[in-house]
Amino acid sequence: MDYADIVRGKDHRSLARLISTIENDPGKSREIISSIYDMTGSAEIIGMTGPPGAGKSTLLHKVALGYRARGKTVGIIAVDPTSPFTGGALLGDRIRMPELAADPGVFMRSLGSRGYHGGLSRAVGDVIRILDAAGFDVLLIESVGAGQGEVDIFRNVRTSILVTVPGLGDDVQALKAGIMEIGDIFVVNKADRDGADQKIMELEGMIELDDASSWHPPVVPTQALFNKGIEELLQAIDEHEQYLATSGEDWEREQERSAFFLRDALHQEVEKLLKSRIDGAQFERMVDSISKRVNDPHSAARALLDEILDQ
Ligand SMILES: Nc1nc2c(ncn2[C@@H]2O[C@H](COP(=O)(O)OP(=O)(O)OP(=O)(O)O)[C@@H](O)[C@H]2O)c(=O)[nH]1
Ligand SMILES: [Mg+2]
Repeated sequence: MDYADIVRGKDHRSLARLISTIENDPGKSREIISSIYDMTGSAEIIGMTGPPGAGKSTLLHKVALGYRARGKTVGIIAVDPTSPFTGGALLGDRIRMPELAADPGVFMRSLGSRGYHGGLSRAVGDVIRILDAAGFDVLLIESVGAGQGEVDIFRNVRTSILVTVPGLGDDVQALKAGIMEIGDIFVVNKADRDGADQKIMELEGMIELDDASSWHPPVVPTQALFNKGIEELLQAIDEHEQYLATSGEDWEREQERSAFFLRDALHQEVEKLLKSRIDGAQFERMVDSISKRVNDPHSAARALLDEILDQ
């Protein structure tokens, strides 16, 4: 069976094995993505990020149930850059979400930070493409707020949701500085707590200042633990999807993504080429000459590259 057949089969165990291959074998992962790429592009991909303990998993769980009630299949990817583990990291969530874990219409996977070639965000992107190709209607990605890595991961999603909670003082500043650029929807979870209204006002004030886009990000209060605000959040996601489709931003974003993937793939191909073509002995001679200050790293690199290109 080839990779496309495995993905088409939608068997959860086979998908899980394929994802493990992606994690462990860069060469195979390029092959897999190549053979399924034309099957991707139809999933609704939603990212959720926010500070630790904001209630992202609880919220994601409720959102997933909401989509299941609408008859849609759901893939869940939990990303934890602070955890060295993969697979097991979601165990806690599986136990907390028994009805999802037992549901054949739901696939769950977690990704930790262990030494992925090319970084965690590339691995997340590859897993997203596998589940998209497998035909899951909705993909939900949870990630702990962590700066630039977040922005890279969220390049892969269509709608990104920034989750915050009442209080937390500085986090509006942090949102403004770092990840504001990726927020399509803002959620104030734990709205049962004091200070929710003030938090909503602060966020709305911040959004007012940003007039770069014609999309006006809504601020949605939720109480994930008590199942409140979930319908409103689903509604906001629908509206953003509609905006993407009708404004043409859909295509713009797709072009940006494609350009990013192409650049990334070029880097990988060049790296592969260098590995296979560089003459080890000559490389060592260059290292010596740089150490002795007879040569400098950039000139040496250009000389090596010229030789490879001449071959
Ligand atoms: N009061 C209140 N507590 C909530 C609400 N939503 C979630 N919680 C609680 O907040 C705690 C953290 O929830 P999680 O869903 O694990 O939060 P998280 O953002 O996924 O946490 P990490 O993945 O560890 O970053 C849990 O004890 C939840 O029960 C809410 O709306 N109100
Ligand atoms: Mg969580």
